[in-house]
Amino acid sequence: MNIKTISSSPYDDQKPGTSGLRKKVTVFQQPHYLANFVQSIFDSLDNCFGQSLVLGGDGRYYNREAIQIIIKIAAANGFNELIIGQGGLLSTPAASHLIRKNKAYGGLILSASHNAGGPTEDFGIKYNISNGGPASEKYTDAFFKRSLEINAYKMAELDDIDLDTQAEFKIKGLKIRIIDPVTDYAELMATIFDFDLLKESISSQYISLCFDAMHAITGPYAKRILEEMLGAPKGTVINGEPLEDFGGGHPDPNLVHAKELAQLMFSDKAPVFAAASDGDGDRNMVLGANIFVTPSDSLAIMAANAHYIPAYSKGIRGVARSMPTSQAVDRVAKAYNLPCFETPTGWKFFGNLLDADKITLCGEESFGSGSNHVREKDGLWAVLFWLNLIAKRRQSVADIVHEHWQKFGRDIYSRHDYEAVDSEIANDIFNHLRELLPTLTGKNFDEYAINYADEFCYQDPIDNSISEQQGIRIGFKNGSRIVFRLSGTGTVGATLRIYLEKFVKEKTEYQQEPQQALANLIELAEQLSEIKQRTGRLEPTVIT
Ligand code: G16
Repeated sequence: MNIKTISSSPYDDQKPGTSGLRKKVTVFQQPHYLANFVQSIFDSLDNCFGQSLVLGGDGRYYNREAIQIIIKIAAANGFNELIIGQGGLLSTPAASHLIRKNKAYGGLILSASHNAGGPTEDFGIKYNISNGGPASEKYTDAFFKRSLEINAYKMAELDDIDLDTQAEFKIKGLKIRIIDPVTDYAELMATIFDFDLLKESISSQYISLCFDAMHAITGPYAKRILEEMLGAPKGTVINGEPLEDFGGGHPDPNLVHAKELAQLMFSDKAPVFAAASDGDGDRNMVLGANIFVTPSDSLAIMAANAHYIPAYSKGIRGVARSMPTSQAVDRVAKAYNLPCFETPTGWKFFGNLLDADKITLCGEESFGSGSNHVREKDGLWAVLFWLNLIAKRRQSVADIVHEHWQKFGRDIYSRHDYEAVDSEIANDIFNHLRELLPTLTGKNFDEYAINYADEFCYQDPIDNSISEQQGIRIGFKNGSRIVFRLSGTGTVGATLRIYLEKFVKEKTEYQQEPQQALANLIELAEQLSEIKQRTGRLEPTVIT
């Protein structure tokens, strides 16, 4: 195989964020930009020679071009097997599963997740290690460091590969497998859930459902599993065809971006269950007739009900949530005497806990939940979990949620995002909050007495690595919290997130509308951060 060494100069902006490197497509299209980053990854890994690599993405604009470039760089760097999803498609959880199943060295996943796609929108790339999970900060720091000094990359002189036909072939010693992206993942799901019960519940019409794939990657996965394997009627999966620009939409499964689905679920035509997933298939939003289940509640309910699911029927080892995720799951863990871990935002922080068998379930407020079956969050897994639960408990989503609140109390929750804020202003807000922290503990604001105020720092209990500055926490004596954090996934300016959580125990308080129930906390958060004066914004960009 002929290998060219191509000279390039480093870019200074290739620091991976919460989940890989995410930038505008036009940034990735700059000369050598993608190639530099991929070579920086390979240079930072121990030894790629003779290894196998999984490769695929969510099908967004630039996916195909990027895959052809990566194939040539991977071949030149000595990989001897590439496992690629047909059409260049792989959902993030399916890629994680393929890495594990094939004992691959790692994988490159091309996605900017829930960010919009298209020629002027976002693209992204991340490296997953051999456990199937996102590379930890130890690796991502090394990738960045290498990217700052790189001056050349290697490329094999190969023709473009036909990505659209399933095949297995060799080019000068390099084995390439173009595989069906869905089959292995669907088989895995059938080992976790009670597919017979689900088939029966759907065919008897006990469960009716609607799944919104938002013109992103889960379309083919949901059609195969929900419609073909479980027998849901054709048309159950809406917006099921993956498109390079997601049909002009924002593939972010929340009440704002999956509006059509939300409207259906709060109408008299609502099916028993509905869900949506994001660009790369790792997020989920769960709805029942007239009810939206917050991701934090969903995690807590899963933890409390795991024994209903075949794969977890013997019990779970423990649970984990990202720091800004509500404390609902902590209450379940306490009641059931389960270990419970609080990690920084980013799925990569769950990997060590899962590998060490300290936890079985984990999740985040950002519409993500998952288990030890892969090392990524998994949208369709969450959907199947809920369907299995409804089928087993023979109760509606609303009844399941309300019973949960009665038993454990409710953490009323909301997130306010201020997007595309000038980075300097955002940093000033955080510096201001940092200065305030030592003065806050013991202060009272009406019913809110501050119990602690700190900046979250995480020490990984397995490898003892330390991650600092992971968000500002203000905890109140009544169990409520305000958290401030800067997003690590945005591509324009800074996105400032305010997470608000109020714990209520009385049945009369459960049904409150979140923005009303949280009004005093919202005001306090705005007062402490001075966000409105400093940004000139009158309100958040998105409230979820
Ligand atoms: C990624 C990470 C998640 C994180 C989310 C939001 O999700 O995998 O762990 O919670 O981003 O991060 P941030 O608040 O920093 O924007 P995804 O679905 O975008 O890959």
